[in-house]
Amino acid sequence: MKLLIASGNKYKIYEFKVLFEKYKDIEVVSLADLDDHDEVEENGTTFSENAFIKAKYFYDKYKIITISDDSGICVPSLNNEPGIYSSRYSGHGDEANNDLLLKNVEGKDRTAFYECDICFYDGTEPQFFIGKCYGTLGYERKGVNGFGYDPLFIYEGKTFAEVDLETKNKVSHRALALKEFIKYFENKYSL
Ligand code: ITT
Repeated sequence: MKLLIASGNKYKIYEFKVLFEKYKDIEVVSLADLDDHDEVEENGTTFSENAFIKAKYFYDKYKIITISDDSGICVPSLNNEPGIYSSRYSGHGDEANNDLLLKNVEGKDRTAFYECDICFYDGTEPQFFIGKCYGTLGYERKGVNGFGYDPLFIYEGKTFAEVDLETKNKVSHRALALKEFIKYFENKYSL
């Protein structure tokens, strides 16, 4: 069975592929494998809406059953910003996004959570799986692993950029959403 990961983010793709490794009967292909660089306009107002927009676009294009991921970091003291705008927060990439978040959270409560909404779409009713991971924002970047806001996001005393992927994949928003998806998927296809 073939499953398309409708993401162009190489870190997400890698995190997903590692989590799928144990399913030998599932051939996981990503947009990178297909050399597809289409930019899909994410004009939804929630993570789930944006996840569906991406999943539907690529399912319609390839007719391969698809999962997509829309995710981001939310800071309750900033009205849950950057939220769905996480990747576009500063307009200048990860480094500038982290700088802007550090500046905006100054003097405010530093509780934060990552959210990942996975959409599974096979041309019928879309299915959604949501994972959240709670932590706090540090005062400076720490660590070199991961991507995005990982150098700032502290979970149990360390940032996600300070721990290895195996550790992140045990507790992350993406791992939690994927766990729910796998339960559904195994049941649907009697795996
Ligand atoms: P695709 O839409 O192609 O999947 P993208 O990077 O544009 O890739 P999103 O629109 O879902 O993905 O934006 C996700 C952003 O949220 C990402 O660029 C990071 O800034 C942040 N983010 C999400 N998950 C993260 C994680 O596990 N670690 C660090 N930052 C994360």
